[in-house]
Amino acid sequence: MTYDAVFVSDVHLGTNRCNTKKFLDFLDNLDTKKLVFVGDIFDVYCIEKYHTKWEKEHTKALHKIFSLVKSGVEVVYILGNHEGELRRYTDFKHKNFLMCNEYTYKTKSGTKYLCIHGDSCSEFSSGSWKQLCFNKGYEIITPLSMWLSKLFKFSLVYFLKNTINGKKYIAQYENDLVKYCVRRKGYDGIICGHIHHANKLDFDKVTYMCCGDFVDTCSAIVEKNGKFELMYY
Ligand SMILES: [Mn+2]
Repeated sequence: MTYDAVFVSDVHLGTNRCNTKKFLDFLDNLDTKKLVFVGDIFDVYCIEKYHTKWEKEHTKALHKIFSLVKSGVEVVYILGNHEGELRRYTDFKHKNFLMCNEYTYKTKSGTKYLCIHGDSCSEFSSGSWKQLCFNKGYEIITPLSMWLSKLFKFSLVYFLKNTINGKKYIAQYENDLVKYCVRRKGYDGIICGHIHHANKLDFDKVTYMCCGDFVDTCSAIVEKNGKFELMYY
């Protein structure tokens, strides 16, 4: 099946958080007219700040993305908070490639979705102390989480997300983004990333969708004829 659009976020290439094997598989089997990256695909921030390792597999992903562009797939690259260094190319467009901070996606049936990474729309936005704590915490627990899952098949991140505080944090973020989408007026929904928690929720006025990530959940949002679906790989 050829999708009208596929949305993916938070791959974090350039760090060992990235599930590169699954991401490469995902790109290999991708059949879509449009591919929308919803932020934090290349983790420029962690490479520079924490000297995380750029692996051969990450270069493979880079080649695959470029060959998708070359083959004519419309590729939209929305920048995330780990890609600040690339912001100087905001609104750069060449043929079927566009780099931007946010993007309006229109379905064939005429509905309109605001696509944005999401860090700038929530109380936990970049720079606030809450996000600082969260990001630091995430960076610290991720290696530990990978080690635990390797040895004991236990997912620490999944566990933490399911604690009362984890759930509260996620619900707060989802609410903030829905409010932001309503404030922007004229949208049927919002498609975001950032929180690494794949979800599709119908609210009164708008639909909330988060792509998830290619770290733990390995998920994406696919769309055909105005119908959106969450996919796990
Ligand atoms: Mn992010």
